[in-house]
Amino acid sequence: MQVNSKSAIMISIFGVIFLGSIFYIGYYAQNQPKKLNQNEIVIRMVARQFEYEPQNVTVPYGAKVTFILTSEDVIHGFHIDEYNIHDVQIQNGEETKVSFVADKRGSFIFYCDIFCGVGHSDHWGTLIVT
Ligand SMILES: [Cu+2]
Repeated sequence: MQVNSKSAIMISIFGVIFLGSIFYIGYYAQNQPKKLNQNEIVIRMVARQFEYEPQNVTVPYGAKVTFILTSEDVIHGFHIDEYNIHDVQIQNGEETKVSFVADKRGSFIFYCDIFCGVGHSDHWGTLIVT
């Protein structure tokens, strides 16, 4: 009987330690900062009448791409047909972020789709996904 009691106590202690460890590991894992994907690319781009700077951007296939867009003059747009990016307004004095995963290879035109002046139709650049 005494042996059984000791066994019961030991099993309880191990049980508590075991469950405690699982909770601790779960809590610890939850509070770790999320690792940034190494394939994350941030591109600062300035729009102005009638150009983007940089005008040509090359990113690796599979990267998570974020454009941070600002305007130096009037409101401009930012549109990439193949990535379904549209309805972007780039305002003077504001940062506009556009994020997407570069999951299509090739050369794509990004262009201004908000009329911004007489040279509006020449307001475009190239995104290359290699
Ligand atoms: Cu424009």
